[in-house]
This record gives sequence, structure tokens and C-alpha cells, in this order.
Amino acid sequence: MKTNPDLIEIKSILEKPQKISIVIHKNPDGDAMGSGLALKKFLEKKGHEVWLISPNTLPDYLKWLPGSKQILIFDKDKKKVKQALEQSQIIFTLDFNDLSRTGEDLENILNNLKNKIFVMIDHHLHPKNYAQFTFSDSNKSSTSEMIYDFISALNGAHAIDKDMATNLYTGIMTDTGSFKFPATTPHTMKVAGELMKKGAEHNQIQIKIYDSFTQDKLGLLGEALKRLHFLPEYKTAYIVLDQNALKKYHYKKGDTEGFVNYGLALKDAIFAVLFTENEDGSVRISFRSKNHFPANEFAQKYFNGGGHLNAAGGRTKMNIEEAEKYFLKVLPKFYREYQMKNSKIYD
Ligand SMILES: [Mn+2]
Repeated sequence: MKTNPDLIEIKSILEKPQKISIVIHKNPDGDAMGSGLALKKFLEKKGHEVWLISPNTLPDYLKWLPGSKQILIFDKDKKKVKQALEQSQIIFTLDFNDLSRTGEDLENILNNLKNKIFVMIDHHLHPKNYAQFTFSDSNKSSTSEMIYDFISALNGAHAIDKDMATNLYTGIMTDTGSFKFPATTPHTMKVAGELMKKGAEHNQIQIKIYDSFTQDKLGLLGEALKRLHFLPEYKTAYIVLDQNALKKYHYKKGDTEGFVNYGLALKDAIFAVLFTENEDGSVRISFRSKNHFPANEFAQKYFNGGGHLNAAGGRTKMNIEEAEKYFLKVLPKFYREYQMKNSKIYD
């Protein structure tokens, strides 16, 4: 494995036409789809044959992304995806760093493709060791920013057209919460500016992503806000959405996207949590935090998850009442530990 290798070797591999698959993570978000679609078009322009593979269906709010109709959905057409992967010499994996993020079935297939060249491009912590080329940088705002840099480093920035710029801009914008999360750097802003020059219409993208709620989604948000609990002693806001609430508003995948952030809109909140009950009774949990509160550590320690310092996710097989109780039980201890560690450093 080479971590953050120089590009000479990969550049020479891409000199002649190759068959290439790009795999993004399950439940793809704007960054996964944006980076994947942009890389696909770039590689096609260079004369390669490219398949872009999502483990499962795309959320409605991202279906307008240029090129998204060409994405192969593993859940819908396993045979086709398998064929694409088997024909490929090179497999890019984007916006994740652990093959389990593709789901059990696809993970098994990927694990058995021993003679392929794997290239990971990702910005999450703790990359697994499955790729021959690992581009991993958890200080980057997004995989889309990394793809911009990757394309530039291959002397390909001139090839970035309006569609690619739109995809990359969307990835950066969604992963940075519209350029407000701490991982947003001067370089992030510079890349966003370059993408605007290449035709990304920032205002239209903003409208398509954030100002396109269905009435049901807005109703569900209202319900979520009514259910918001604030625990001032732990500076924590949390929301519990059970199947009753979701069904009332005809929940579709992606409808709760962004809801967790509303907890952090509270002046004194530094930790926001959203519990969502799955159809099978298990629970998925989203975590967001401000400043130095380690959402990823909390997710990892108590809810089989992980992620970034300020944005993480987890899951549990407990039912939703048990999950809430458990959360309320473990939070005080975790919060006190955080306070003790940080009083010395930041007060
Ligand atoms: Mn990302």
C-alpha cells in the first residue's frame, strides 16, 4: 500500500486506455455522487471505459446531478455490476475507506477481486489497507475537493467542464454545510471559485439541494423540531424520529437529510443527535458537534459508528426507546470526560 503516493505511477497506468470502475459508498450523499460523476467524466474524456457504481439507490434530492442516470445501482442489477467490476483493471473507491461501507454483498465481491488495482481517494479518518494507492487526507473538506486536486495534478484541470464543475461544487458544498464546517479551508474556497469559473452555478445548486423540500419533508421537519429536547447541562440537543412520525409524512430516503444540524442552531448547543427508527426496528443515529466536542468518538464508543470530529454516524440494534435511554445514560459521563480534558486546553 502506498499512502498519498506521488502520481507518477498512477499517471503512467492511466496513459493507455483502461477499463475502470468507480465505487461510492452505500446511501450515497452529494460528495460521493459528485466526486464519482466528475471522475467518471474526466476518465472518459481521457479515453477510458468507465462504470460508476452505487451500492444502493440514489436519494431523490441528488437525482438531478449531471450524469446520474448512468450510475449502475448494485441492488437493482447485481449481474451488470459484477460484470463491470470483473472487466475492470482499475477500481477507484471514493468517499469511504473501508470496503464494508459498500454493504455486505458488494464488499464480498470487492474482496475477491485480488488482481485489480485499487485506488482509494477519501477524507475520512483511519483508512483500511485494501488499496494499492491510498489517497487519504482527513483535513480535506470533501472527496470532491480531493478529486479536483487529483485531476489538476494529472494536468487535467482544463478538462473540467460545466457538468463536472457542477458535480464537484455540489460535493464540496454539501460536505461543508455550504462552506461553514471547520474543514473548510482557504484552498476549499479557492477550488469552489475555480469551479464557479468553469460553470458551476452556485445559486442554482443551492436551490436544487436545499430549497426543494416536498411538503411532506417540511412537515416532517416541523415534527422533528417539536420533538427536539435540549439538555442544557450537557449542551446537547437531540431528536427522536420513530416509524410513526416517518409514516405520517410518507418518509422517503433522504427526507431527514440535514435535520440533525438544527439541534446545533441552538445558541448553547455543542452536540446534536438525531435518532431515526428503521423499518426493521433498528436505529440509525446522526451526530453533529461544534468546536472540539468529538462526535466521532461518541459514535464509535457507544453506537458502532464513527466519522469526523464534528460529523459522525452510528447504528444500534436496540429499539428506539432503549437507544434513547442508553444515550441518556452514557452522555453525562462522556460529557464530563470531555469537559475535564478540555478545561485545561481551551478555557
Ligand atoms: Mn465526503
